[in-house]
Amino acid sequence: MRTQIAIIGSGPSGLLLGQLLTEAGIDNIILDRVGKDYILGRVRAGVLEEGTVRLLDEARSAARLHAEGLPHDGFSLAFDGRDHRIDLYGLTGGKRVMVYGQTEVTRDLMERREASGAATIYEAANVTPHDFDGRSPFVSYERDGVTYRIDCDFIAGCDGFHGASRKAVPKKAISTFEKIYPFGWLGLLADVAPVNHELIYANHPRGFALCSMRSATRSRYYIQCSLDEKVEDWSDNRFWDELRRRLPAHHAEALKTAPSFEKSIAPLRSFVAEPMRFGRLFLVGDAAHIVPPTGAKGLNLAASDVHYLFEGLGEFYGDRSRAGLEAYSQKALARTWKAVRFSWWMTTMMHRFPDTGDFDQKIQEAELDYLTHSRAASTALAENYVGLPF
Ligand code: RFL
Ligand code: PHB
Repeated sequence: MRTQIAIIGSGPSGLLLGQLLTEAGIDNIILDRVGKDYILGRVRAGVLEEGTVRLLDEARSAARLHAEGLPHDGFSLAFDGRDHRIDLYGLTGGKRVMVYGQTEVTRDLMERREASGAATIYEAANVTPHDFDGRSPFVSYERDGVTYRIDCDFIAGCDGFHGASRKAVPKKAISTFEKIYPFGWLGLLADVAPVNHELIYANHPRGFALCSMRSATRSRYYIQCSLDEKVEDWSDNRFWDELRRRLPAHHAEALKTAPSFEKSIAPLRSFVAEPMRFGRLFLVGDAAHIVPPTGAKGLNLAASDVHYLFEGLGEFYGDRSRAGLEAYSQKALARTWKAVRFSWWMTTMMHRFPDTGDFDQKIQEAELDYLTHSRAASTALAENYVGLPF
């Protein structure tokens, strides 16, 4: 088999890149080690920046997003028993975010891909990129015990944090930077009206809590938990009780509950691999970097990587210029590090760390007080939350 771009990974970054390429007439094949239903069963991000929505428009995959997505003009930081609204729209001169689940983004991109007839190979085992240092890279994979080979011009490694692409790079060619946080998020999804029409990020002595949503009738809630917690130990009732304790009283009283249909624990990590290009192999999205979910940046960063790579590939096939591809790593990393900083900062400000002393606690309180009373500080938060330009 031969294609122009072999894309490893059928998550949001692989699918978005694939669809932009297909719409531009550039041939591509996507490979994933799991099946479609498994991918659609993953519950993850919920907040899209305007830049991400624009790219989904460009990929002609945003019709349902515009019909069903919820535009949000602000969110609440809750601490000291009170809400402090961050007016995203007012502080950024008219920018907002869109609340629309990653699962739905993925479904929309998959449907568009199927309609356009582009190839996806699911349940491909041992997917491996080869010879990306030379001029003739290829990807091998196995299915039903048979080994196949796809020759290509370039390989896009869109296979997430645990994927094969980053692992194929010689250790001496790559530098990694990592911070592991001493807690996780326990998330719950339930078909019940959200407690508030906007998101609530709550800092509480018992730990962080987040009230988010997927629609007017579906709520997504998270609570900070210790890393040794097990999902099985969290009955719905225990979760709802703990969430109520961490919210200001008026929200706790208004909280409506329903049986959960998804509950999972996610560890929190910051991670960056440098560079993001190795000859004809490009790392994209979670394959290159991870941020803790507190700033809602992971999926949006994956989208901006896709933008830079698509731009570079477009220039290559359009004008035979390599400039965009050569600039990919530097451009993507410059934006990545700013989102890594923002996500680390928001995580640090909103969570209780097990080893926090009195001094650090006072600093956190001063930071929240300053943030919510200084227009300059609120504007810096809002500017990052709606997404830095790309
Ligand atoms: P993905 O989504 O991990 O997709 C990678 C795909 O590659 C496949 N794969 C392989 N295929 C072939 N061979 C291999 N060896 C392979 N190994 C893996 C996988 O099966 C998969 O299909 O990476 P991608 O596309 O880069 O997308 C990144 C986003 O998924 C991620 O950044 C976000 O979900 C992060 N995130 C959030 N991001 C936001 O922008 N806003 C949010 O509100 C937000 N909330 C979150 C989040 C992530 C969370 N979790 C669970 C980590 C909330 C949570 C709880
Ligand atoms: C979500 O809805 O899953 C969500 C929203 C905001 C975040 C993280 C996750 O910061």
